[in-house]
Amino acid sequence: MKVLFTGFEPFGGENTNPSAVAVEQICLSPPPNGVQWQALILPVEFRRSAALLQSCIHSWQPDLVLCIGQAGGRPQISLEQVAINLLEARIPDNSGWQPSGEPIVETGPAAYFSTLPLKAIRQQLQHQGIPANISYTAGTYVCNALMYQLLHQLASMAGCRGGFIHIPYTPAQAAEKPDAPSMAVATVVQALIEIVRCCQQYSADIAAAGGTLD
Ligand code: PCA
Repeated sequence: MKVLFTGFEPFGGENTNPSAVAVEQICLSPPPNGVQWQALILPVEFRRSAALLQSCIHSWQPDLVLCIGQAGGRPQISLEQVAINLLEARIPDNSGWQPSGEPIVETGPAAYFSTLPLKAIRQQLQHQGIPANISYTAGTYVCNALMYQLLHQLASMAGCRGGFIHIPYTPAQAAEKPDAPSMAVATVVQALIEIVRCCQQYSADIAAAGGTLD
């Protein structure tokens, strides 16, 4: 199984992005049996990030694409269920573009769902003692746009699964902010390796209760 990880460059005034640190660290270690992996670091730019991802998928033909991004303020690993067809940027991206109220793909559907076995992954991470939940919004910034365009591309490709995972600040990032939750990069790395194992093991998701009331 060929696994493509992506992480993002820093944005929003931060000087690091834990998603890039984590995926680079993973790819320095030997993959589990039957797995080949590679990491691609993407700019926090609406247009360029998806174009780079799409050309890497086209040339490397992975079986699994796991895109990772920072969600500062979230306390857990967030397994994103859905990407919406909307560009709504609270801050400009790293190229200075700040779209508002535009679709990502003019003729695309309103939303795409992750094709990862999210409930199996959540169960596995919880068994390993790693805080994780299924999230029903990936925001409206570059991460949502990347996830949408990933799933738009995978919709016309047989046999490749993909999705998006948001991760918390590192402890060093959180130390500079009042009351910000964080997660050590080593824990994120362990979680991502568990996610790969889960995707090897489960071709379909498990049945389990989920959802939120808020
Ligand atoms: N997080 C941002 C974009 C890059 C990143 O790591 C987001 O959640 O949209």
